[in-house]
Amino acid sequence: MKPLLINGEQITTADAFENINPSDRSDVIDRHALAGAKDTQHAIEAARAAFPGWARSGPQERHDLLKKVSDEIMTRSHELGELLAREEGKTLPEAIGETVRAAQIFDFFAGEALRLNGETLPSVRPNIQIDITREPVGVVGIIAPWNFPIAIPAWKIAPALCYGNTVVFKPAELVPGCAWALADIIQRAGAPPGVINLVTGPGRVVGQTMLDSAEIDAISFTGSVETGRVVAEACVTRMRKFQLEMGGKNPLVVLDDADLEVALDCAINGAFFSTGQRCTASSRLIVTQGIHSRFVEELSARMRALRVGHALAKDTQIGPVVNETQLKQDLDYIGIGVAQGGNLRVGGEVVRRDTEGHFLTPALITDTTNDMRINREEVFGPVASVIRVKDYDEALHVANDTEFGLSSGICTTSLRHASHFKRNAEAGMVMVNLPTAGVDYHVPFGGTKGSSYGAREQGSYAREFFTTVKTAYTLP
Ligand code: TXE
Repeated sequence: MKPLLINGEQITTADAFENINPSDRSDVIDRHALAGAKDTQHAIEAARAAFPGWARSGPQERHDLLKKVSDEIMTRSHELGELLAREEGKTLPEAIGETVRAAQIFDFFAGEALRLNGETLPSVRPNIQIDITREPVGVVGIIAPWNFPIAIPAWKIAPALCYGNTVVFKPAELVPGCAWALADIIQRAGAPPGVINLVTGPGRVVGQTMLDSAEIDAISFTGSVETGRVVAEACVTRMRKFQLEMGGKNPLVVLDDADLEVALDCAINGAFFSTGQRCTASSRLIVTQGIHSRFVEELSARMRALRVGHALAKDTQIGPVVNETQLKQDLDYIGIGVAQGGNLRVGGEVVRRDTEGHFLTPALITDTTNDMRINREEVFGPVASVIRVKDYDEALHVANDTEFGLSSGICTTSLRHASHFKRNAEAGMVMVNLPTAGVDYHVPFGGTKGSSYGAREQGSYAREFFTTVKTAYTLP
């Protein structure tokens, strides 16, 4: 059994849960300790006790820890990538890429630890000096989803530690393997006991205990809108800092003047890679009438050629859906799309392979309108719909007509339309001739409207969430 990690100690529990491979349900990857409320309390107390010491640690110590973590993840990227592909189901190249990304994130924040700075200003009153400094927030609770098992924990934990906070990390139940590996690496890299604590277990027990605790100073959450709301309410009640990254219903606009090859690449990558299980996935393809039939025809042909299969198989391009519940959700939404008047043009079939996994062929639903549920609610699977529009103005209007605002894309060769779209797309991230998914790690990540709440994640913008500003006045 893989244990919990609390106060630098590995702790086993009476109960355990299994980590099952979605490409092959007979493959039990490992068993993991199942934490209860008491274990979670214990982890929170450990993080609280470790906080004063870590808050006083210097830039060199923090840099060295984060750099060492980065180095080990990078050295083990193939092994960890394989574990990630086995437990989450993205293809091996995607999984290795995500692991390398996690290493790069720790490396970035190792550098940031050496760049901590403040400001000194003269006062408006005579002889007084003002210092503006940033202090750690305290004990940070990190609640992570299953779709990026190592990159999302990395982009929350690395800045938390960089800025002097201690961490209670609760990964999603479906991906405890990478979570354990990451916590273990951070511990062995020399984190003092209690600086990083891992508690594996159900959201409604472990997560809820974290939300209910007065000893956690901030919560960083990525997951569903529904759970995000629970997190927000609990945090507001306690006047505690929080940030939420939630769903998307990301549009990819394809204009008549688009380079068709570029548009097809963007659609295939954005909608279906990582089995469409990305908050930045392009789930609404908004296509102007002059290019619509060519685009749909060629996209359908490319989709039929995509190889769906075991995440570790060499020729697989699309891995399995993460579990049975998610598969049911995908199929339900395809059914809803058709029932409301959409045309299932290609895919959407559960297929059998040599192993028993949750394999679904990428689905394209055409002839949809933006008011249909398939275009309003996040599916979170390899399912995209096409909305035909008259021109750019209608495309922009439809793109913005959503409760979400994470990533918004356009394929066009017109500088005028590209520039207008960048200014007017209601989203935290805008992509021109690029897939809506796939971002850099040194720049801010996050959305507007119902997609995100609170300070941005990633890059140097992460310090807004993981630090508190202090203004000190001195009369020497
Ligand atoms: O999410 P949850 P799930 C969406 C996507 C998917 C659906 C369900 O549509 O189909 O959410 O996925 C923890 N207090 N996204 O069930 O429940 C939970 O244990 C505290 C989109 O995985 O939101 C996990 O660690 N924590 C999204 C984390 O919250 C609680 C990515 C997220 O789980 C809790 C993931 C509680 N009461 C899912 N209940 C994206 N767009 O990136 C659960 N948790």
